[in-house]
Amino acid sequence: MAADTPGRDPVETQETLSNLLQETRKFAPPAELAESANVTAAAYEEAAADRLAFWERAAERLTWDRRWDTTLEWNPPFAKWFVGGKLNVAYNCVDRHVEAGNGDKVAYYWEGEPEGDSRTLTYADLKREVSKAANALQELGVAKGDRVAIYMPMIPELPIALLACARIGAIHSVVFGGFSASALSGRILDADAKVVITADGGFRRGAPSALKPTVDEALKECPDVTSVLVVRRTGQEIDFNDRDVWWHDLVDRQSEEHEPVPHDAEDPLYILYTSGTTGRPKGILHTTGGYLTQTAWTHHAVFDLKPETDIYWCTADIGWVTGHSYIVYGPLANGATSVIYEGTPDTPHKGRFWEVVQKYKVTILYTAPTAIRTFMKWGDDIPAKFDMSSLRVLGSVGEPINPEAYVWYREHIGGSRCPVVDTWWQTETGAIMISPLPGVTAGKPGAAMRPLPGITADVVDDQAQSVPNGGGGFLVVRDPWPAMLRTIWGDDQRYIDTYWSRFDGMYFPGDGSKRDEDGDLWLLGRVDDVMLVSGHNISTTEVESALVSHPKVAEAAVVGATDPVTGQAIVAFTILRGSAEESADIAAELRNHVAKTLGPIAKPRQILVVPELPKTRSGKIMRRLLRDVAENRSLGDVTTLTDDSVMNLIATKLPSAK
Ligand code: 6R9
Repeated sequence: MAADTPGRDPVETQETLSNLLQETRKFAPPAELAESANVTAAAYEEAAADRLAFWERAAERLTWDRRWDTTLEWNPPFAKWFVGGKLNVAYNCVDRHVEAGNGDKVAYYWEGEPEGDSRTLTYADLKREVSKAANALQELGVAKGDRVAIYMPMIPELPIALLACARIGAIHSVVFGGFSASALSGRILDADAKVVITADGGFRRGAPSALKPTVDEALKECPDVTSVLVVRRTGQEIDFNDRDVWWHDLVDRQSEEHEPVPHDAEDPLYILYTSGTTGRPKGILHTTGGYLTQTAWTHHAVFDLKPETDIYWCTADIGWVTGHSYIVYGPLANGATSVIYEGTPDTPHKGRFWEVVQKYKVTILYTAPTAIRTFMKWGDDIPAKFDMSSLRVLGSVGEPINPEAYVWYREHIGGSRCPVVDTWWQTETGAIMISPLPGVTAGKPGAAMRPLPGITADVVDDQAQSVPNGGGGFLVVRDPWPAMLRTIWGDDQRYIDTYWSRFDGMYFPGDGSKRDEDGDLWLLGRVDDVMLVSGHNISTTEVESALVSHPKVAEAAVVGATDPVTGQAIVAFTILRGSAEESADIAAELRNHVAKTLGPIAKPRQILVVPELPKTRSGKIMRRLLRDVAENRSLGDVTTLTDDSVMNLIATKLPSAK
């Protein structure tokens, strides 16, 4: 193992990570985009010359009721940004666009999963709805600093609920709608939430799926919740209790006027729980001024957003940080027009995403490698049926993007003309940290490239020394950044131990990285997934990318399993592309392909062809469970798995694994 995971005891450590994958393809920015880009190469120099002045200029893109006195107060590892400044996040995301004469501009095109079910919300509509919801929350007794848990499907009331909380200074804690009653009650209790906002249900894969019964179940454990506000979405039968109130009864009768009071730059905005690999979920705390500054600036810079002409679509769920920062706060602060889609990409057919792109003439698309690899598996002919000529920038987030998936995305979705921005960040970082700039960077497939201006990320070895070009090691961030988490809710010590103790004075996100000969960064997955084979640290990402570069493979997950000879041996689980036949010698073919691409050291001991891979609900591969399978152990905690029947399917493949 390469290193200790945040929150875990150090295990055997090695100095660096082997650097196996060589990728030479490179794509220059389109000339037209480069000429009119929001952000040019000068931003790197400006930020290098004076980092704090750079972030002050980014903060000036927002509307402040009172300007800050001090840009950064740093008592390591506790940061305060824009100290003394006051602003209202909802005012910045909504009202100020209406006041600037853009009330008729569309904020959200909402597309329900059932076809033909859609809604359009302008900025004026949003102002009215958010004001009514803010008045409603106040009528329920919610005051500044109170916590509100939100457990909802992807309907317009979800961003409205977030903004209503932000407007009155209540701290929202969104719990993804796919989580269980016990996950929900655990999060409600940890944050001591007073009110829960939910819906009767949502649409998922063509059928209504209930949410309210899960809330009822969870609340058996949560006596301090005083009200449950329920949106009617599906119309299904639900139990109604004394503390329940319908959204349409309470919110619809409220005044459309609500005065947004200024909040302190460091007042909490929200808590979002990350499950991580071990232990209790961590309540990541984000605050007001710095968070909005960095989400808005990065959205403007990384996607080159032109609010007058772009139609932007981020396919994440608002229940994850990507949805918070890049469906709600960043895009709205910039006055963008966004698409929100309620459902899954295969309902009612596997071309649904591309139909949505065609319908709304989406120009900027932000999605995840797991989705891209699924589309590759379904086949090139599906996107080819749709007109996607409106697209101009493509983004990726959530996992390392395999070079082959990047190239497929660029070619089959982006018509070989759109730059792909691979954006590295975390719930904890709040906003994008490492990414190409689409008008500046010549992108390499699979590389997140450079820290954004104003971000001081580095790759260090075990001794906290910067690795030279060509080396690999641990990703760190050297200086505080505006959208960084401020602490773990109610547990400062866990915040210190988890993120700031591995390397003195540096933030350690838990990811491995390499720096290539040009100094560009490649993210190599979580360090607790790194394999140690015959004394070499090998990243799962590189072996997976080598497998995905074989024309028959759509998706791959590799793990290290204990091996008497090599310490650990590589075991690979692969999904074949739709068109590929599973032949008897496929395993040998793929093993040879990896040996040729990366060298004999990376040759998997076993290769299994499987129908699915275990994923978290946000689409990340759960290698921990595959390690259990590969080492013949009983499975660990499967509660965050999307679909636990997947593990049974994989187990049936096992005899051949020996
Ligand atoms: C935004 C989000 C964070 C972890 C992170 C890393 C992985 C995210 C990535 C990436 C390689 C990228 N990750 N983006 N790895 N390249 N572009 O996903 O937040 O759910 O907290 O996950 O996801 O391992 O540490 P979160």
